[in-house]
Amino acid sequence: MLKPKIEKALNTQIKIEAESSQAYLAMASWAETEGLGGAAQFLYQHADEERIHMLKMVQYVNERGGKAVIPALKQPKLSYKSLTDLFQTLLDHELVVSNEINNVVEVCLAEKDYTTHNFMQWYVAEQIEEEALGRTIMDKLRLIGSDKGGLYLFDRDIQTLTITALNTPKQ
Ligand code: OFO
Repeated sequence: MLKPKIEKALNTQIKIEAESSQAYLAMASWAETEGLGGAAQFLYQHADEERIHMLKMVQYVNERGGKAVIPALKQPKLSYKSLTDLFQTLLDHELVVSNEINNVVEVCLAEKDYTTHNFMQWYVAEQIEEEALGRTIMDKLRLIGSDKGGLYLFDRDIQTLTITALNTPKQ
């Protein structure tokens, strides 16, 4: 049975994961309407991943005798000044998410819930990858600056930039 403080912390995190998914869906849609098809595909996939993060937590809460709360979502930001603006927002958001995940881990330790602590380690590891991916993308965009040709190639290549790709050693 989940302790109330753990259930509350996990439900807060469920909302954050759902909001992340919704925010990235809005980013994907903006990129698509700007003709940035590669970035759009990347972001649609990212939105799906966040939904899986949420789902995994919903099922964990319910399996452990708690009640997952499916949250109402606020309207995400709908437009961006540029791709750099968009990915900076994404990276900043992931840093906030990492912080929130650390808060859940802290509650687990305070409540001596080592099962949930163990469950949360997947999220801790996932955040390391997501932050690294966000930084890699921002480094590339900084190099490109306002070069249109560079941006074209970035949009073409970003589809191959996934967390899995980051984990695969280069040949
Ligand atoms: Fe990228 O946030 Fe989920 O965990």
